[in-house]
Amino acid sequence: MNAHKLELIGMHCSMCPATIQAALDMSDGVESAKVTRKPDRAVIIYDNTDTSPAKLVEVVENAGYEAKILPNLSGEKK
Ligand SMILES: [Cu+2]
Repeated sequence: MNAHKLELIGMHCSMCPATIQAALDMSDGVESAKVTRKPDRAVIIYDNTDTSPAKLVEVVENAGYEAKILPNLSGEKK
């Protein structure tokens, strides 16, 4: 398992985190996703055989938001 953090751009109300979180939860390879506001971030635990940070950004974009990949602070979780 890998963990990655994304910066989220475009959340505007209290429903937005749930929208993004649901999109991430439904996408292939995502084990768990936690979306927070202020700072607007998503912490995603995923299986890198099924998905990648770039694909996770795409999932966020398809949900109607923007995302930037942040440097991996916690390192790779095996
Ligand atoms: Cu909203």
